Amino acid sequence: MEINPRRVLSTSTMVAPLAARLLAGERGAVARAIRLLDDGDPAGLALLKAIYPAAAAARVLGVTGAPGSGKSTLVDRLIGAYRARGEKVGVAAVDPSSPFTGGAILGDRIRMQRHAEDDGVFIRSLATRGHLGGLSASTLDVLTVLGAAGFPTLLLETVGVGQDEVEVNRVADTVVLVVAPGAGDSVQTLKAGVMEIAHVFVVNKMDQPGADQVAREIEQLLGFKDRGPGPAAAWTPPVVLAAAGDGRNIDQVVDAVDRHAAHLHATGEESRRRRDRARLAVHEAVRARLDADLAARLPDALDHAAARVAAGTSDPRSEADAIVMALLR
Ligand SMILES: Nc1nc2c(ncn2[C@@H]2O[C@H](COP(=O)(O)OP(=O)(O)O)[C@@H](O)[C@H]2O)c(=O)[nH]1
Ligand SMILES: [Mg+2]
Repeated sequence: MEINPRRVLSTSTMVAPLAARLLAGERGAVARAIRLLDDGDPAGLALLKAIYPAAAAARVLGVTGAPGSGKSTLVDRLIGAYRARGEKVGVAAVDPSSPFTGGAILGDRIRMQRHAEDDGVFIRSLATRGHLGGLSASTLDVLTVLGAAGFPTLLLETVGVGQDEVEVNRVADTVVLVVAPGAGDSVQTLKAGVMEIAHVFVVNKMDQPGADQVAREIEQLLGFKDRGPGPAAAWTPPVVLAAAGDGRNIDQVVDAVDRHAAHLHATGEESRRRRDRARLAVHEAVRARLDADLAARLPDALDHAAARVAAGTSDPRSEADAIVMALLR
């Protein structure tokens, strides 16, 4: 591949000052960094290397649940609550429900609009999804940028469908599952996987009929379940009735999240979860690196291999062996 010397020069000379501005918490630097990552600019990757250690102190609060359950409204309330006690808040909202119209993103923006002028809040909506079961690599990168820029609390809104809930559990320190009363949201339809990863249940829209019933059903399910041995077993997920719409019981949600954070810290579970998160980041980086090397160094390899496999003269695994060997040479 041709290397553009001007680009390499600009990369090496711009990254250090940008990293310094970012670590100092400059908003312009945050926006610039995210733009570089969006553009796939090599400077973005160099920047991530420089700032990664500074992001370690941030805690990630995942907010997941079905579309329409009130996640964005709750996130907006949580921003308000954390700001009220003086904490800066970064938000990454991954909403894949309308990647073509951008409608969901627009909705998130409007719901969180009242924080748009607040320097202590940075909100980023992401429509793109990667192969890591829902959460794109860029999501992790955005969290890294915000954490390094000094946002100690990071809210990650994701739709709890498919693999997302499993991934959000690996990325977040605490997972809040938002459930609302009404059609399609009954507890029976909650998949076992979602139940298991939630640390705090929020039964939202308590102003609507059926909320109490939903809360009781969740509590029953939690009571029947054997949560297994080990220190993690000591945490019983609280079920909080709330109304993000009018702000009712948001303080109870915040309190439940705080108690879970204290529990993580006291049991050593915090460092275990953070190791899991680091592992996910390394694994994703390895895949991305292999893909990039493949595209740059063996651009025709997949096509040639595909022709042989389709013709019945080879098989995918043998081709993979050969490609990886060639990359390693
Ligand atoms: N009645 C009621 N409606 C709510 C409440 N919280 C959110 N909503 C409404 O539910 C709809 C979906 O909310 P949104 O936050 O976009 O849900 P999301 O798709 O999970 O992010 C919106 O019309 C909200 O105004 C609540 O506490 N009570
Ligand atoms: Mg939303």
